[in-house]
Amino acid sequence: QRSEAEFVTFSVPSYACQRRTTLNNRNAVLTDALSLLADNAELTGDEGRGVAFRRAAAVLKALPKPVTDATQLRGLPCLGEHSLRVINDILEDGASNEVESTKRSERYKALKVLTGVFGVGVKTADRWIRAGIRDLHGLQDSGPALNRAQQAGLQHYDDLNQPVTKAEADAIAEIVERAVASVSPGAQTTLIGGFRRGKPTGHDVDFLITHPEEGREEGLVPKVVSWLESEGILFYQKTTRNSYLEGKESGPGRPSSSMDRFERCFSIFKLPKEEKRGAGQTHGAACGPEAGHKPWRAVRVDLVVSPVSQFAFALLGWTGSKLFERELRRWAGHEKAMSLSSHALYDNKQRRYLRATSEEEIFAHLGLEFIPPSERNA
Ligand code: TTP
Ligand code: MN
Ligand code: MN
Ligand code: MN
Repeated sequence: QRSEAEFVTFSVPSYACQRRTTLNNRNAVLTDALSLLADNAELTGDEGRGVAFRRAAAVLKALPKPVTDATQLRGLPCLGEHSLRVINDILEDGASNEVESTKRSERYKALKVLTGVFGVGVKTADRWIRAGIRDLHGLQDSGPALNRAQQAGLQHYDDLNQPVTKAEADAIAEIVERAVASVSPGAQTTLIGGFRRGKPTGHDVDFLITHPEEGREEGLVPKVVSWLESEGILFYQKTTRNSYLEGKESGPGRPSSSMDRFERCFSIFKLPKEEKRGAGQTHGAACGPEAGHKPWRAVRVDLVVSPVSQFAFALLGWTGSKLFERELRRWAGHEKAMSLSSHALYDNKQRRYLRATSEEEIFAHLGLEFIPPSERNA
């Protein structure tokens, strides 16, 4: 019989942006289970429930030790009844029935596969499932009209679902830097997203581009895209121009959602395969059928351009994690009466914008201790 005194008890603040969350997750079994339920909730259109599971998982990610007993969780924030039940089941039985049956369910599996196609969101996947499409073969055969992004996604499904390594991200960074330097000398390129947080792999590679002279960044994306296209590096791209000044429904800095209005490009790069660039040897049959055909691998790349005056906000907003960002905005709104976006920070009481040229200044405006990117892995 163990007494409660023998257990480590934990204490964590309730907003993820008040916590340091490294990649060293001591509770991966529990957080994987909660993340799967979050995925499932989001895939079935229940965003609120998805966020609840993500917040619960994030609390466990911030703990310094593995949880061994449910009593250790007393008093922790964001652990609702449902999440606690799942955690308890895993601690007691080694698995949660709900998680296991979700994982096996036809609907979950189909939604996972179909939304795994680049350009396919939850609504599209749901429509296809109701039309009887369950997998990629079904998608190819029954041929619903696929848009350009989805065609590209289906064509390179395996490549795009294989995690991008840091080495590949570095190779892409070199290419993007060369492109940016050629079309706009003096412009700066920064690696953002998961790789800036120190993740060893990612589902894509994200870059933020700016120019030290305000205004010189305008129209940079189309120029970079032309350069990349002339080098034969782009397989797919969709460019969106900056629409920040056109906002009508919400004034600048007071966005209604997390969507920002920067000039950007969602793309697929053709990254030359390392071994193919070196020795002329190919491995032929040892590789998959596709590997033998093309000397490159498809990698998703996001390019975002920000005016230098908004750079700190863009950097903070695009470094993630998604939950960390969401929590920052919730903190700003609920605790500080401020509105934070990837463009600006607005103080609703003072009725003015708060300037910042670094992430540190933004945390200070928000009354938060600075959390470096490597500790934003909530
Ligand atoms: P992602 O690239 O989706 O996520 P990630 O880099 O954290 O993880 P992964 O390794 O799987 O790629 O998004 C990066 C950040 O960009 C994330 O914090 C959310 C932000 N973002 C926006 O602010 N606006 C957008 O429109 C999109 C698509 C992302
Ligand atoms: Mn998708
Ligand atoms: Mn990313
Ligand atoms: Mn991205």
